[in-house]
Amino acid sequence: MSSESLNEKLKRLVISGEEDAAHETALQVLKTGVDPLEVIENYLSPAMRSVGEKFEKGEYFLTNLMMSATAMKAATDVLTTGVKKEDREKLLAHRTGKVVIGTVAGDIHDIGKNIVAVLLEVNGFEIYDLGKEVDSMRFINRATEVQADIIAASALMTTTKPAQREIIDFMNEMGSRKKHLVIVGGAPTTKEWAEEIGADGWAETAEEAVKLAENVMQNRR
Ligand code: HCB
Repeated sequence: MSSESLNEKLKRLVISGEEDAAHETALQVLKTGVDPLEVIENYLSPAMRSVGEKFEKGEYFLTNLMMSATAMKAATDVLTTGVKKEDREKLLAHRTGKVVIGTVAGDIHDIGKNIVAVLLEVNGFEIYDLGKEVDSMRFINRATEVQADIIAASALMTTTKPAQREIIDFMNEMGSRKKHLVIVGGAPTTKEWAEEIGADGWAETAEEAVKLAENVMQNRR
């Protein structure tokens, strides 16, 4: 008999890009009562990192990436339903701050951004998710509209990460830089990059993004 756990099976199915099986297995994972966020962060995020490595080594093609991304979405859609049900009351009880989140202009990668959004939400933040390919001005305008505490911008490509700088530059030009904190993340970004562009913080993972958002909110108060 195989000793592969359900979580490991789900990870394998995301890597091999099997959407239907990933959906079914995610439903089974939910039934075991494990923390769905723990599964997303410790099994599914590493699954996508592994997919990226295979692509870089030439073992995977773009079609494989797309299949894995679809399987990842199928699994996270199921798992996040579990999260939302469990934590709805906790959420309403204490709101920690408002976050406008999105992937920057020209960039369609939204898997990591979605994980960050879910984790922030279950930790009490009110989330305004603008999706992907979000123009810099849209981040700022939406943040003004909802009086957001934080703008969280995700960038997955070296060619799109300058848009994170653009958001901050525009805010400086408009004199609104002090109104919202800006945190950045995504695979090609670093702490040094965040400092260089004048962001308020950088996080490597979704869990770190939650800690960062909590810290910057504390310093804001
Ligand atoms: Co895509 N892609 N891709 N891709 N893709 C990358 C990003 C490359 C690095 C692969 C490579 O070449 N080695 C590369 C970018 C190279 C570069 O830097 N210039 C690349 C490319 C080139 C492209 C296309 C241009 C390919 C093409 O069409 N020729 C195209 C993009 C078109 C466009 O955007 N205009 C493309 C398309 C795709 C898909 C559609 C097949 C798919 C995306 C599906 C989707 O997101 N809905 C895809 C994928 C899946 C990847 C890889 C394999 C994985 C990305 C991912 O989901 N990682 C990626 C390879 C890699 O990253 N090594 C590859 C897993 C998540 C969980 O990690 O880093 O996104 P994450 O998020 C973390 C973390 O960064 C942090 O928390 C998250 C959770 O822990 N975080 C934040 C993220 N945002 C934050 C914000 C904050 O404020 C704080 C923390």
